[in-house]
Amino acid sequence: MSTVDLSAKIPNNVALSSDKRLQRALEEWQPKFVDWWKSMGPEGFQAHEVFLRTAVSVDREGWANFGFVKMPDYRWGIFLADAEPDRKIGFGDHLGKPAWQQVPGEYRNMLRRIIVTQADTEPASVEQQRLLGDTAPSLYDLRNLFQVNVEEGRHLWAMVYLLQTYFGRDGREEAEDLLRRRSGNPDNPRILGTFNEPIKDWLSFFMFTTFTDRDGKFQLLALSESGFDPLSRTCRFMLTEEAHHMFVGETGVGRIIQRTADVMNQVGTDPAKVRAEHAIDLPTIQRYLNHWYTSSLDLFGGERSSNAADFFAAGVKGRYQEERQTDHVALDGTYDLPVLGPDGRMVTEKVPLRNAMNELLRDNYASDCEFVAQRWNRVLEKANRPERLRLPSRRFRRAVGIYADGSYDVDGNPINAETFEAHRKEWLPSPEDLAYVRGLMHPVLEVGKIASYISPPAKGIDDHPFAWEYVKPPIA
Ligand code: BYC
Ligand code: FE
Ligand code: FE
Repeated sequence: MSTVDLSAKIPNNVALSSDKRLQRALEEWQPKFVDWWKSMGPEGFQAHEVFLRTAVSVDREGWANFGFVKMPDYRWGIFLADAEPDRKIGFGDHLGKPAWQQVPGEYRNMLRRIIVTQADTEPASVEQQRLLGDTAPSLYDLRNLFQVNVEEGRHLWAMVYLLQTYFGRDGREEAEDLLRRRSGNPDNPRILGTFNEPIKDWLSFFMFTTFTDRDGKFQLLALSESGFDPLSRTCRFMLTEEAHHMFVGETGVGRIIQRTADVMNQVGTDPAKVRAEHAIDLPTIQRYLNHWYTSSLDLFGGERSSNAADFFAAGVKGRYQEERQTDHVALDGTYDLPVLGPDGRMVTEKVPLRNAMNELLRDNYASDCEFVAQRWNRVLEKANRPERLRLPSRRFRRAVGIYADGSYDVDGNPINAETFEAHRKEWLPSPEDLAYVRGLMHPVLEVGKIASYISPPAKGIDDHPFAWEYVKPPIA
């Protein structure tokens, strides 16, 4: 591909056409990305025509760009949110100094690590979701899956842009490694836990896009505060896409709940009877929720974290809505952390505020998730059902942080490992639950049709009805 082609092909607002160094780096990387996409991206639909939106600029109109595209031809773009003139560093030891337009030498490793960790999740999620197209519950859902996938691909581009522009040769090597690691591969896994878990059914996909993409939202919000201005601006634009991913997840689970509620109104609550109607019983939905919520809680890192304290001190990663805080230095305060005391009861430990940054962000995340659970419960309420879903305690089933050492019930009470095992089937999806849900997964690709376990959406995409051919087979 010639250089001229490249900058015309890649929608961008980073002056790609006049940046020869970036052009050369992308010329190397772009074909490798497309190879990766073809082998690790959505299986079986690479030649289909998919009704996708493509970002062509950062303003509102630039987003409303819908049309049929073959996924390998998708125009993955590079966008930064508009610069804020004279932006200052908003927190930490450099509070009030001008935001950095280049990487400060002392924070180079730290920034590279954060950007690589963020970047790694994006292709990981595409890999995790690559077989779901084979069992899509409708053409509408199939299209939404692919929209999420191409945008996660663009998020990878966004981070690779930063690596290639600001980190020289190391950055280019990291960009290559991002295409080499593989979700779930024991020899070369993705960096963070959740991104190595299989997503084999659509209930898992919708839970993942609700809870794990929502971790993305909060991490991106914290990185939007960064004193490294290009990272801040990149993340601010990525957040506009994240909203759609969480919409797909929340409405997907909501539509499954709707169908379950309708079935319960006909046959009662007995899971066996609900399953006889090829719907998903509510206790199984709750167990999936317990699994994906807790897995996503781990993504915030340890409750006490010297890494997080260093990120904050450096001005590299801030708090959620830092501008609403009064003390941007955070050297004085403490955080009240419930920890397991010597007598087996929970006691409060005062953690220096800077070391509790992960926990503060997890607080913001957990309250956002509470609202999601409330909206799902409204679906049950409107269907005149008395049942309710709820988020388990943040201490339940943790694999990262201080609660990973002990066992806790769904209410957060310390219990012993035997008690946990005795309740495992009640709290978490059992092999039988997984097999049942996977058994429901069959492709429904006729226009206007939908699978048995989910209700149709309230409306379609871009003013088209639900019954519309959102994904078309290849034109022979
Ligand atoms: N799994 O000091 P600690 C998204 C590691 S999602 C495995 O407690 P720290 C998306 C940690 O790396 C958003 N390892 O943690 C969603 C550290 O390792 P080292 C992704 C874990 O560093 C859906 C060690 O444990 N973005 O965008 O304060 C679809 C000690 O850790 C885990 C980001 O994560 C885990 N769950 O915080 C598509 C933002 N948790 O250094 C996309 C960038 C911790 O000892 N990342 N560890 O080898 C960060 O800010 C931080 O790395 C973390 C961890 C918040 C993840
Ligand atoms: Fe993403
Ligand atoms: Fe996302």
